[in-house]
Amino acid sequence: MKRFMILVLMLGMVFGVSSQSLADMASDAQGTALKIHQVRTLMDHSLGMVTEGSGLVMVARTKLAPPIDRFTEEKGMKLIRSGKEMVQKTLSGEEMMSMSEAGMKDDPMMVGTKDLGKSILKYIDIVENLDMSGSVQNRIKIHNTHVMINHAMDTAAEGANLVLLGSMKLAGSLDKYTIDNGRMMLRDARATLVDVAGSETMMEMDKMGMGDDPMMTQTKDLLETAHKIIDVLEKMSM
Ligand SMILES: [Cu+2]
Repeated sequence: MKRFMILVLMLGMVFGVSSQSLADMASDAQGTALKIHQVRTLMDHSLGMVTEGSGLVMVARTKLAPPIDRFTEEKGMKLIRSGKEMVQKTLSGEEMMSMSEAGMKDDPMMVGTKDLGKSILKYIDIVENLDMSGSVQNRIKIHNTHVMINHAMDTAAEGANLVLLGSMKLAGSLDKYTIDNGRMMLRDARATLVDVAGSETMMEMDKMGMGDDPMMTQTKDLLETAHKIIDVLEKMSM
């Protein structure tokens, strides 16, 4: 960004562009960066809405507290749907379109943001359509792995947002601290997924012949999609 500003200033001196238009050019570049940051923040937030909603739906569907289960499930489904709407709105909304039209289609941040949106939509599709036909006991076991996968997604989204915040260079020595902590959270999210996949519970369920159970297949899909989300978030947080 600094180099860009210097270039703009030099061009201004060479071609005698007025100071007003220089300010406009600089604020345009900054404005675009901020716009992408906001799109990314909304996407990370939508992921959080979905994990929160999915947690509620899973708890409700164990049907252990009927009076509150219906209300809990409705709340959960509403959150998942709102999260999905938010991703769709930000991904294909006016702001992303105008940046694409302004020639930013191949900008790494734009490409990454689109990839992120696609992976989050896949994640939502899986949690929205989880098969709940198995025995309650088995479902609860698998739900426990989902809770940890959702937790990894929350950690990753929070970490990515910290990196975004720190990279805006608004708080001096706190910037590096913020970015480092964000990257640490992304690594922690990855480690959680690896632990879940290699856990005894997953192995045990495979041994019990649950490997072909639709819910297990969906769980493996969910793990793979969660890895993809962290891949994209890490790539954009370097
Ligand atoms: Cu679950």
